[in-house]
Amino acid sequence: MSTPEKARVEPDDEPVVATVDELKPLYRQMLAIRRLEEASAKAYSQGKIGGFLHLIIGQEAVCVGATAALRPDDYVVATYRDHGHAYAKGISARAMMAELYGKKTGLVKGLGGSMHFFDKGKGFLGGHGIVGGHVPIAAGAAFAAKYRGDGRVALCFFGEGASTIGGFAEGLALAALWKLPVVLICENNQYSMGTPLYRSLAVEDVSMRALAHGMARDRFDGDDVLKVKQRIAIAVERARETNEPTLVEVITYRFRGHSMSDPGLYRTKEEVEEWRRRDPLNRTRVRLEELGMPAADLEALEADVKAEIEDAVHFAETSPPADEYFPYVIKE
Ligand SMILES: Cc1ncc(C[n+]2csc(CCOP(=O)(O)OP(=O)(O)O)c2C)c(N)n1
Repeated sequence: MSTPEKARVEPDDEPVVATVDELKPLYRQMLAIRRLEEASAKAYSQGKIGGFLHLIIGQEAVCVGATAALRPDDYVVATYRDHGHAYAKGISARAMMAELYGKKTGLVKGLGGSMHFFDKGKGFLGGHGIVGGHVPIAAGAAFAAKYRGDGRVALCFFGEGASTIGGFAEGLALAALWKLPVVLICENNQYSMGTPLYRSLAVEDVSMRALAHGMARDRFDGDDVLKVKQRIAIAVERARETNEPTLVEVITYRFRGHSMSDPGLYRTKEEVEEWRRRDPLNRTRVRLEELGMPAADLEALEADVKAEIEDAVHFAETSPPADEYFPYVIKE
């Protein structure tokens, strides 16, 4: 476990030991999420997508690495910045893009939009717009798993801004008290909308909150997707084997504004450039080259992702609009 004193975690010099086979599927997922979000940003600026759109560009290694540590039947509960988590949980680019476009073929029939992705069958329990409000929902999913004894684990993702919210405190307290198989993952991208860490947190180390509850904790930088997978796997195993929850803080950075309407003027160009140099996507590509993945294979993978996202955009554009009425009959 890392030391708590420093808010900022510098990247490790040494990446974790990796093989091409291990890293390749993670790179593919990260790249697909990046391309899907770039395509959605373009469609948004063309007026084809409405409402809010929060992009995770720059943070992809966290949701991809963490979700790779799960069993397919485990749960993921996320915030409004949920595209990467949904894709990593197995939701198709088509269903996501059609949802963003407000089309009938979308993941939730075009009625939820970017912030409200949900797929019960895949264990993706939202997409939640209320900051911190989903932490007790994740605790509840973990409670159900423990009650049923089915060995499932819930991953709950949230930003550092959520750690100042009542729902977070309640979810954390219950997870510890009732020993729930949940891993609470703070994706600390260092800004809550335009508010930097130092203006919102008296103690910038969010993982320290675990200590008040006798809960296990971890804290590390989120640039290396395989490191994220390995560290989250420790917490997932703890949850599955012993029902002990863990609070994990992963230091990361979003390259864009909070949402599409935020130009992000509260950050210097130098700061953004410094983090872009640490881009987890490029880092993973370079690592694959170093590990000996042939250039032709990398290019084929990238062409495959490009085709997948182009197909998703075409599917969304040619799908019928969402029905204008409610309710739908909810079927089991
Ligand atoms: C209870 C509540 N208060 C305020 C908001 C408005 N709001 C939306 S996102 C956000 C910032 C949250 O920042 P953080 O938790 O760090 O997550 P990030 O957006 O950085 O991923 C705020 C204040 C909200 N959605 N819900």
